[in-house]
Amino acid sequence: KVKRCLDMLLSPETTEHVVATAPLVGIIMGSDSDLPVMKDAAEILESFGVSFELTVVSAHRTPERMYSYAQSAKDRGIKTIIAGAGGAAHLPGMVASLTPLPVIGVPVKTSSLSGMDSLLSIVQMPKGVPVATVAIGNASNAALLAIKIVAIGDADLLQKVAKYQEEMKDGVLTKAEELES
Ligand code: RP5
Repeated sequence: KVKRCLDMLLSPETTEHVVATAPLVGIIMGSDSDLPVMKDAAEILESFGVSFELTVVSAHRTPERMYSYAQSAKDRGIKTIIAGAGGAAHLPGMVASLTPLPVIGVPVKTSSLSGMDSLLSIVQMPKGVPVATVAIGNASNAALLAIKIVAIGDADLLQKVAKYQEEMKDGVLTKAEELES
């Protein structure tokens, strides 16, 4: 499904949102040039079986689309939005200002300032309009946070998160034992 979504996104004739069945998470990005970073979020959501939609919404180039996306997300059943952008990365903050849903911002690395511009644009929100900002380029953590948010009302999903964390811990302990032996 991730591959189908990405193929559709990259297809020039695609103008509609790429929608999986009853998406719970919205992944948006300022440009298709953000896709190599943002695809990591799609892959994590897919691996947990959490439905999502993925599309391009630019705060600066398509402001009306940003408004309609953000204002319709809750009523379409979306529970949380992951928004990635680079440079003057206003998309996550503006979307957060337009929806009651939690917004997770992914600063995308840029060629001129290595993503520090993106990070500061996303993280320095005014009081009252929070954006949960992950590390530069870390769309995987954005997806894991989105999954944890969705899992608040889903015991099975919460169990999967606990299993993921256990496996991660076991992986580290195995490596430690290998190094020590
Ligand atoms: C931002 O500008 C996008 O999020 C992207 O990271 C950056 C550059 O966009 P392109 O010029 O590659 O389309 O809006």
